[in-house]
Amino acid sequence: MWAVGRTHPGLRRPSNEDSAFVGHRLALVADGMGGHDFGEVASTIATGAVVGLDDPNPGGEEPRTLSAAVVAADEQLREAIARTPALRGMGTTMTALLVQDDEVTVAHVGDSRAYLLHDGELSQVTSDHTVVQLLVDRGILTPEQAVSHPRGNLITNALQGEPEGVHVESVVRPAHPGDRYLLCSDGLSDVVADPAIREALLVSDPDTALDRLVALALDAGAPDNITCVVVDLRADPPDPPDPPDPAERAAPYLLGAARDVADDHASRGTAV
Ligand SMILES: [Mn+2]
Repeated sequence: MWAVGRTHPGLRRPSNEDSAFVGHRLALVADGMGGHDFGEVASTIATGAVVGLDDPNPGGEEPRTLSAAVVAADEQLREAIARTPALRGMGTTMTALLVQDDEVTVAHVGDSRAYLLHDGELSQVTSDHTVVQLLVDRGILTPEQAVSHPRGNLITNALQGEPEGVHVESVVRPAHPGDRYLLCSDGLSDVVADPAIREALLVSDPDTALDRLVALALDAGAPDNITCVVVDLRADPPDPPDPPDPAERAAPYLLGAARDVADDHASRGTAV
């Protein structure tokens, strides 16, 4: 896979609580919440708990599956809250993609989304863990009503270190060379409709696609932090570019809150 990511604070939020990671075989987006700076803490801890999976031969006690790694992220939040009770109430979404052998696994908690562009057609891989999606699933709201629903952002499932644990939803798909995945926080998907997302993703250069996606969200007012990761499944990816600066060399593949950088960009990849 070949992954590029970008995060932008948007136009109305004082800080960027989103985190992201792009690796050799793992990519993820995490949208932190909780007020003060706690959302940044939550998305950073959760991202750190999962990134070890980018190593195909992790040592010791590292989780071996994506859903186990996401559960481990929730446990790390629980431990952080036990150490520092003031952090209670912090939480984060997590939408993570792992390419392993001939399969793509997408695991998610919350309302950060994964989309798939396959043969020019866009489909949503994840189902939002939100009150509004629940009402759509039960036939109480139509998808059209859901788009403009005032409580659209209320999520029903997040990594929050709660005693009862977390429900991780996973999807496994065949890894087709040529497929393109988009992982994004709701700062994109709340304000940019699927046809516009599809059009941006049809541009073959992934960096240009990211530019267009972020520009669409900014044009729509960007009320929230915007994070997008484009993952291309390529049999033969190009060489990764040199990291642009020493700071990026030190922590090259984390973005956003996980790196304490508000407006950020990184890329990495290997052949599938
Ligand atoms: Mn958000």
